[in-house]
Amino acid sequence: MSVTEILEASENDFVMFSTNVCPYCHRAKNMLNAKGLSYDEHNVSEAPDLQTEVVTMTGHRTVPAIWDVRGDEPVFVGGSDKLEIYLRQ
Ligand SMILES: N[C@@H](CCC(=O)N[C@@H](CS)C(=O)NCC(=O)O)C(=O)O
Repeated sequence: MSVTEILEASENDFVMFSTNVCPYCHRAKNMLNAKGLSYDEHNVSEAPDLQTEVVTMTGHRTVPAIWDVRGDEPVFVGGSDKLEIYLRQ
């Protein structure tokens, strides 16, 4: 599945691309859990092609890389720092 297909297929609120060892991914998950928001998590440690695709699509080179998929079109949020600001809105 491509990143675009993953985003379109999600039935949760957010989609997160993460890696095995990733404190900022834990931070992001804690923020989503605290707000009662659901998410799909895709581990790019096991799928490096997905990581390449995320970088190509967004220019965002670190994990997590997070999209809000609640609306008609997926909205790229960014990492845990951007998610914190986004969830305040
Ligand atoms: N400001 C970013 C920092 C993300 C970050 O540094 N993530 C680490 C993993 S926890 C990473 O991707 N490191 C690899 C790299 O910097 O290339 C955020 O809040 O998400």
